[in-house]
Amino acid sequence: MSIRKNLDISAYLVIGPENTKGRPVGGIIKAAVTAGFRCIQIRSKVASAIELIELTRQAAAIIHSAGKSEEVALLVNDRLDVVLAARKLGIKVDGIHVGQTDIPVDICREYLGEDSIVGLSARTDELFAYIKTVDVGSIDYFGAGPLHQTHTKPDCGLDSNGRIITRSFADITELRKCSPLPIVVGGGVKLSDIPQLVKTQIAGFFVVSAVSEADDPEIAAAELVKAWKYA
Ligand code: TZP
Ligand code: MG
Repeated sequence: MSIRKNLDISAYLVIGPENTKGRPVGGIIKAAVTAGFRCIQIRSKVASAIELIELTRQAAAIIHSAGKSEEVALLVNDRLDVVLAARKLGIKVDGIHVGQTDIPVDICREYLGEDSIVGLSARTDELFAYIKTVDVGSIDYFGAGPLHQTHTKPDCGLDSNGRIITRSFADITELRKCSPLPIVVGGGVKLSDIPQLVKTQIAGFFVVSAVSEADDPEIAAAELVKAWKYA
């Protein structure tokens, strides 16, 4: 089965070199994969294309060494060019995650093909109307949030009036009920949020800092996975 059909966004790490407190990105990806994370997204606003390709190569090698190439999805944030270049170089990249102002999802789908995963960050403004009406033909899942304001992405949830909108657990439940696609929620997610997130019955959570800034990323990742499974 293709990894697209087998997509599991229950425990999803977003990571780049600016989020690791100076530690190698590969070590944190290895910790997350070992702990049972099922999605890894390479995201950096500072790395060059060549650095992103190298990080993608490392991540694919780590997933391969763990024997999880068919169950852990590797995605790149925003950069369709990086995904295409990495594939050209023989790196197994499973897809892309884009935002509202990035390359349109139809174009991502056209270039990446039917077996690839395309994720889209849902809109901040008029979110509920958007989720109900958006054309989801090219998309596999929605990213939504933030649950809390977060230093990792200070503009996350910024609306057209310059206010940060955070999502309550009730909002997230409502969103899940009206969404035609699985939803992964992130933005300030910590271990203590997991039981209430599980109750919303969304497909999963995504984190940056809860794993990549943890003193022990493997323990932090394992606690998150366990909390999600056994809540
Ligand atoms: N997209 C929406 S919020 C966010 C991203 C990449 C950052 C979440 O980071 P953290 O550290 O888990 O709050
Ligand atoms: Mg983006």
